[in-house]
Amino acid sequence: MSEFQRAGWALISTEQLSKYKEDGFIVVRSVVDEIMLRRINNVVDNLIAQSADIKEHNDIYDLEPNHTPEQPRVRRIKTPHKWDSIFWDLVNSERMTECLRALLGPNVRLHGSKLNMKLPGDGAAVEWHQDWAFYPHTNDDVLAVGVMLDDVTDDNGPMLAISGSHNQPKVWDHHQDGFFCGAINPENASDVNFDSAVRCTGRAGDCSFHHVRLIHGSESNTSLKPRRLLLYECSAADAWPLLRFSSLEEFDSRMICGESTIEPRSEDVPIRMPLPPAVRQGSIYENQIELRNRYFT
Ligand SMILES: O=C(O)CCC(=O)C(=O)O
Repeated sequence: MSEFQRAGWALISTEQLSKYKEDGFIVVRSVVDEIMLRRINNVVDNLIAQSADIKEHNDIYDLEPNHTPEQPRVRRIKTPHKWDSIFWDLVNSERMTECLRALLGPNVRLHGSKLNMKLPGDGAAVEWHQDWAFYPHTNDDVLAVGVMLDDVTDDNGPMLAISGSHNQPKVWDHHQDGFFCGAINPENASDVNFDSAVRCTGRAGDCSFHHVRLIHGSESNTSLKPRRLLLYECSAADAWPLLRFSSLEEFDSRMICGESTIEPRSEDVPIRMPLPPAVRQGSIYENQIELRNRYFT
């Protein structure tokens, strides 16, 4: 039990739980304390410094086109939980697991992680998409936590969310010319009111939680402040991925809390496989390069 629960408070209120169900996303204040935040940001700074030797994207780094050894410009650190145990400690912390249990139930597994960095001035936009199009599961009790490592404001490229889009009985088309491209062509989505998007802003240490079927995206960072967002993809333990299963041992090593199961819960959810794979591999930024009709750029 966290100190909040002991004091009779819940990090996620009943109202927020209803909002999550209705809108498909919420922002929860002060999930990560200042000490942890400082430790994480130090680790991130070190990882970025080590990218100076790298000239091309690899298993750890996705680079901005203008990355140089003198001025490392990293767009994403891939699967940070594999490179430093602090990322695993954070997703396993009492306050984080309290939120995850409230939204996904007692048994939760980490599906993946990524750290998206928008540098001041030109940090990359992310076109509209549903995470579900990338990693469908046997049921949709799956979400992404966005840990704000910096203050996220209206002008430094906050995540934008389309309320209620997670409840629609379809997966939007994320293909172009017959290949997955990791993005929705806005011209093929006249049923989506992109102008109604809500900005997920907050202070460093706050977290957004968004449902796997929610349509979301983000503008580029036009401000002079960085925006680093650490994303954890988490699922109920009985939601099994329909793609990229390596071994039961590896799968179970990613349990965050509760019990694993070999009995997936299968539900009537709309599914469209991300196949044939994207022409450009490596990250969502690479997948989306092919998209001809762009919303943000
Ligand atoms: O970085 C962001 O603002 C959104 C990123 C995102 O949606 C993703 O990487 O799937």
